[in-house]
Amino acid sequence: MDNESDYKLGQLRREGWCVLERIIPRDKIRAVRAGVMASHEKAKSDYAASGGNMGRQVDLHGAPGISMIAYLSDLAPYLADERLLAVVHGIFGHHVRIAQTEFKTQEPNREDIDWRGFHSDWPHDLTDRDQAGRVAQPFPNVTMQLSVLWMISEFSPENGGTWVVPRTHRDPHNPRMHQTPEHLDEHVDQLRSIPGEIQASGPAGSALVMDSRIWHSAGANPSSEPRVAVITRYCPWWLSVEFGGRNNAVVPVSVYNALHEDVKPLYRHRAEAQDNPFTG
Ligand SMILES: O=C(O)CCC(=O)C(=O)O
Repeated sequence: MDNESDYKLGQLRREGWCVLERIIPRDKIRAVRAGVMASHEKAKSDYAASGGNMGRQVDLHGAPGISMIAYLSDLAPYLADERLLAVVHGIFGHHVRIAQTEFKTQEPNREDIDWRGFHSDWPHDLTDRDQAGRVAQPFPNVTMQLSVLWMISEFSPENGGTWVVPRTHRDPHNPRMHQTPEHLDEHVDQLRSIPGEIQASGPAGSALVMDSRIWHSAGANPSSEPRVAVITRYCPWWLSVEFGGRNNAVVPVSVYNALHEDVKPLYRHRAEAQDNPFTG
C-alpha cells in the first residue's frame, strides 16, 4: 500500500472519516457532473412515470426497482478506483460489494444554514424504519459499512458540505437514540450543531469516506447552484445486504454487462441473470 492510502486508512480508523481527493480527474469532472445531473432528472421521471418510489428504489408494487447505477454510467468507472479500493480493502479485505447507490444532491438557496440532521448510517441507523437490521448498542468496535459520498460538485461550507463529528464512530451515544423503537435516552440533539463538528470539504471529484457509525449530517446549501453528490455504500462479504429489503434495487443485464470489469464484482449480487457469489 502506498503512503497516501496508508495515511488515509489510519485517518479513517482513528477519526471515522477521510477524503480522497480528485478520484475523478480535473479534466473529466465537468462531463461527469453534467451526466450525473441529467441522469438524476431521467431517473426521477422514469420512477414517476412507472409509479415507483425512487427514494426507496422500489416499483409500484414495492418490489425492487431499477438501481441508480443504471443511470450513472459517467460515474461508474471510478467506483473501483485503485486509491479508493486500497482503503476499502484495507478495512474489509478483498471481498466487498456495494449495497446501495443513491443520488444525494442538495438543492440550492437554503436560508436555514444552521439546519442539522445528525445520524449514523445503516446498519447503524437507529430508526431502522425499514426493519432492515440495526446493530445493537453499544456498537461493537467493527467497521461494517463505508458510506462513500462522491463530491460531484466541490464541497465547502459555502454549498452545504457534509457535517461530520470526528471520532464519534467510537461513541456509545447516538443522535437518534430517541428514535429507537424502545426510545433510548437521548444525549445528543440531532437537529443542532454538535461541539467538534466540521464541514467536510474537497475539490469536485473527491470521495468522502465515512465509517457508517460516525455522526454526520448533510449541510444546508445556501449557494445558488445545486451541490451534486452520489452515495455508494461499500460492505464486506459477511454483512447481509438483503435482509429487510432495504434498497435491493436490480441492475439490468445490459447495465451490468457495460460495467468495467473491476466494477462488476461490486454489483454482481444485484445483477439480473448472474449467480450471486455471496450466496453460491
Ligand atoms: O448528503 C450529505 O451530505 C450526507 C448524506 C447522508 O447523510 C447520508 O446519505 O446518510
